[in-house]
Amino acid sequence: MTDTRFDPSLADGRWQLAWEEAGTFHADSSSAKPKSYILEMFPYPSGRIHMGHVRNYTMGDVLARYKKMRGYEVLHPMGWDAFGMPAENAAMEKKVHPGAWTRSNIEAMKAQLKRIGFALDWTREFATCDPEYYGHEQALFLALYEAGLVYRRSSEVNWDPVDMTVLANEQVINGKGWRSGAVVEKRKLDQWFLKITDFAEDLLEGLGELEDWPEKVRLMQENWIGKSSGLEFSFNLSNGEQLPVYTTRPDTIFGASFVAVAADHPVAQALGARDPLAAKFIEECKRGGTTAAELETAEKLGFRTDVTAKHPFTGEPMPLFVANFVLMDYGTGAVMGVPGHDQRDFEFATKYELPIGRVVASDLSKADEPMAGEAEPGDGVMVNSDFLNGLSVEHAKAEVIRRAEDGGWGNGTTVWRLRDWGVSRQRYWGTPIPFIHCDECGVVPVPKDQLPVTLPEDVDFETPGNPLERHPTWKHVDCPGCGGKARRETDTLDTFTNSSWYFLRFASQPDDKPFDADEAAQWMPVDHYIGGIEHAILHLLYARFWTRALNRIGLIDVKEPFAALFTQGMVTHETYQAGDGSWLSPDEVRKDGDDWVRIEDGAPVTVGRVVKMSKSKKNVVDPDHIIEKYGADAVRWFMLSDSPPERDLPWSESGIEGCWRFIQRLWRLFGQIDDAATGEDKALARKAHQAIVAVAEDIEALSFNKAVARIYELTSAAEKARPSDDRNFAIRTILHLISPMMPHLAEEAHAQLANDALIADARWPEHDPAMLVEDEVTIAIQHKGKLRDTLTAPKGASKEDLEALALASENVQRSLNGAEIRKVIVVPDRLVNIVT
Ligand code: ANZ
Ligand code: ZN
Repeated sequence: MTDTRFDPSLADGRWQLAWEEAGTFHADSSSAKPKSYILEMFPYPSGRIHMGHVRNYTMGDVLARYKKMRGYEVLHPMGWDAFGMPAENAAMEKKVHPGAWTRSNIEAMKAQLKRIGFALDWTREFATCDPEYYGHEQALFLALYEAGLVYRRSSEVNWDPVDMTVLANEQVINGKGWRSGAVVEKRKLDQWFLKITDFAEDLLEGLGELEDWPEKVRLMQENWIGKSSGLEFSFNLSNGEQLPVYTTRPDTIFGASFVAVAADHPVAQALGARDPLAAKFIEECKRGGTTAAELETAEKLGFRTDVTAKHPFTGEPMPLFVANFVLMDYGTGAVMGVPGHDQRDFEFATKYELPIGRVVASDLSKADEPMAGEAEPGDGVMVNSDFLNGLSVEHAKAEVIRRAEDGGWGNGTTVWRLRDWGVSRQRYWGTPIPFIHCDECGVVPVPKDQLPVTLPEDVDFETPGNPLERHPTWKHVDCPGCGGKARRETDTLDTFTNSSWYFLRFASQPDDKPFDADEAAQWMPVDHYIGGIEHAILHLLYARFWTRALNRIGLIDVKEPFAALFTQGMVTHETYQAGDGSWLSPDEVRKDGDDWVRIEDGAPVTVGRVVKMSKSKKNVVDPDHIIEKYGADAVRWFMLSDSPPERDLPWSESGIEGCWRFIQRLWRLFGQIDDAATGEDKALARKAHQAIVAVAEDIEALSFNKAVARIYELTSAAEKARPSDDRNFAIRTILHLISPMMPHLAEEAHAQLANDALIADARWPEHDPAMLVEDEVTIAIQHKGKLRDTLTAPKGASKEDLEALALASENVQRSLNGAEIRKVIVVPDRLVNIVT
């Protein structure tokens, strides 16, 4: 090789084009090879690729290229999760059509991804805003409807009065809209729901088999599904009514000192109708937060009614409250309050001066021990509880349930936290829900041959609210049933539905249906799914649910979409702030001695914490600039180095420069292959064989940083070695081992070594098992209990040989200093101990 420097500005584009022209990364569904489906969570086309994307896709890319080298038919696709609010916000702010905005973002980001050289099958690319894609989604939605998994009901929603839209619970932050900041109201609306609760048990059980998922993600899903068992029973109220409550702690029933209902419970509503004070309290509750987490932390407030509830065992009357911490849509929307053993009840009882009694203690003698200023939710034995006294919590639960069931006033039940999934969104930029409302026929599905129901192009975003609702003509259609005048559904689907089945469409994309069952089944499940922990709950749960639902209606033969899941850490960077507190970007500042200053005017800069790169803190580094300066491979290598992939990766300029220098070192090394060289270098050859195995193991375990470290090590050894056959082998090995990580450098060097074929098509090097075993060992030599020397000897050398070698050592002779040797103890392969 003649060039002394590797020049990515030439090489990167050359090889990207070569791969594209050769169709190197096309996945062939009819291949006889074993399959490997590698998928990174597809991006939202926000406008530009950020370092988080680069890290995510580089990991998947290394895996994909590696699997190809191991003889797999690899499916590694890319597309765009293209519906959602930001496009509509852009439309409002910049007066561009959401579609145009999205398309141009996709184009820009695709060009960026191509510059990084990802091994993607671009022939399968799609955006969820393509009418073909969302048309197929509409067909699937109708199929789920036919199977009884879609229904419509009126339900209370979080209403953002400024954005004029329904918000998901997660979009309500401290009772305010996440985007608008407006105080969120509660409203009743007719909404579309997917029956995810039908699958609650199965979704929970399935988690047990997902061994290659992070434990914490499985736990988060388990908590979200939230299976609990307890007792549902009814209180007799003083007004003659019955009030069912749900408790997970029936054992504590003798500690109950009040009963409470949710503000929107029918009992509360009835009270509100006749008592203005109650009505006022109910109104106030509506303004509070709605999430369980918010209710947990908010001040517990209640309204004492004049009704009492009769204790089922003691017959004592207990006051009935309307309380803000009771949720209407969990259990029965009513609770028995046990202040001694439930923290919410404790706070409530303290505020309203209700009795706080102990019914669980560490042992029977502690029955009268006072409470220590907070509830004691833990385990123990029952006290102050009549016939339960002395029983364990567990036995007491069973006993109370038994008595309730015998007495006919209650039943042991299982309750789930998981709710059906409300998918209606009052937005334009989403999949239109394919239904028609007719005054005569009711809600009528759009006939399949009329799909896709496409979005109208001519919409205005001048006024807030749903543009589909306001559109002059779009919603007016004839009823497919009676032919009379009817209205289209103007709600669109939650964008989480778009990402709930996209992996099936990547696997198979016929024109006439969402996917072909057999072809999709060939690729599914996804073997490695890689993405951010922020999707640990909703996206993954919804995708698991859709796959199960499609499985139930016979469209796909798998139930679990993602066999293995990996959640990568973030890319982080220091933050910088000017004197006025405004954020500065890394290229607006420089180091000046020990201090940091603003480049523009030399003003002092405060360096802040190292946090996730984000636009809001301006601590971002644009991948494009870095690629322009150092090429794609340096960025890819940096993304894999230093930090374990599940941890955060602090971006550093010196780090990327180190990568750049390493690339040049490798380039020089590749140029030193000398086929005229002869001779052996056993130790180096052994290192190379070991690296072939170790790097493979590291990549399969996604321990990329370890693979990188091994490659550094082997490179240093090869650099130091003298020319030999074995050295050539070691260098060629390095070339192959780095090729999934630094594919442009690898192709360039491979070509310069007079290879016509692409290294992307090459096989992973073979290792020689015999070469993995160390055949030399280090022997310690001791005299007078101290280490005097070490020596290298062939493995399994005889005792006599080792003794002779030890005595030949100069250091040992000096230590012996002529003393008479009384005994020599030899531990083969380890130690020689000389006793004088
Ligand atoms: C009495 C009791 C005593 C309770 C005790 C707990 C501890 P998890 O475990 O999260 O499922 N609860 C029931 N329905 C509720 C609702 N709609 N809104 C708010 N809280 C509700 O929670 C179940 C427990 O939460 C139930 O058990 C009930 O309080 C309360 F030492 O009943 B418990
Ligand atoms: Zn009709």
